Amino acid sequence: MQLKSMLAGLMGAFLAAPALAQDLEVVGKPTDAGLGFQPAATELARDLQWLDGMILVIITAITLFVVALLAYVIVRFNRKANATPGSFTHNSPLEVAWTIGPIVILVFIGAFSLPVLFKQQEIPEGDIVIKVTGYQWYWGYEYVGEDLAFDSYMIGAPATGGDNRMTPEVEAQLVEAGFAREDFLLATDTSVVVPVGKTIVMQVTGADVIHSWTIPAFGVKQDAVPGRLAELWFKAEREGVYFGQCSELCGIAHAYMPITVKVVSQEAYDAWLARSKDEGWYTDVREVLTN
Ligand SMILES: [Cu+2]
Repeated sequence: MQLKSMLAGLMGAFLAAPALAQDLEVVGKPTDAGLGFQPAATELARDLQWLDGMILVIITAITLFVVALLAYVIVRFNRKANATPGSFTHNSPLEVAWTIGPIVILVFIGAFSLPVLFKQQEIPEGDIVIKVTGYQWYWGYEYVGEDLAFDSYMIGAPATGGDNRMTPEVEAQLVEAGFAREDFLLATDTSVVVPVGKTIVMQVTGADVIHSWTIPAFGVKQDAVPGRLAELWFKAEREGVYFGQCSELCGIAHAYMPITVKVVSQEAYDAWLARSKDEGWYTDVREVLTN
């Protein structure tokens, strides 16, 4: 009887675990032994990944061609096979070919890479504008025109009562905030919350030294330089939790200032924004997701 109720309790805990762990699916984070990119969640990321694949084909072809040439020269023109080497110094057709060839290849690559670069760097009008400031060692977010601002610390950082190490207390904090133990070093106490399918413009700056704000699954990365206001934009196509990390070495706790973005429905975003503004500080977006 006791065993049965214990088993039932365990079963219950197991079944309840996914609901407790995270209402939003974690989409953008590194995976063990992962080699490729994170799943693309924006058009920008898809473009980047396509460009990477296309250039990899060109690089592979050039490398194989050069290796084949080297092998041919080694076999055909070694001292034994070619006792009396040629003494000419010029070959005009060959020189024209190896000048024109690379130019054509570079123009071809440029024809595809420049549009991708321009798409990233030409900032559209944002449905939502968020100013992000890098500090040693956390991020500050201001929803421009919305009277809402909050800071974002890694769960387990000194500001959250930790010392940047995994402890049972940190694990409890992670679970409490809807993350898993393995999200340590990525999960933050507050997150950037944005609606799905809307154009988000991030204004990026630094308060002390240079930091860099990135979300790999969105295909965006921008240095946060003190005294300058740079911009990046993205339009997330899929609801979920996305992680990034400060990407410019900024001091001793550089590794401990990750970035969390939660992409939710427009309704959830509106409710979250209203509640957060009401309370004058960040509200856990899960509260409006479950209600
Ligand atoms: Cu940093």
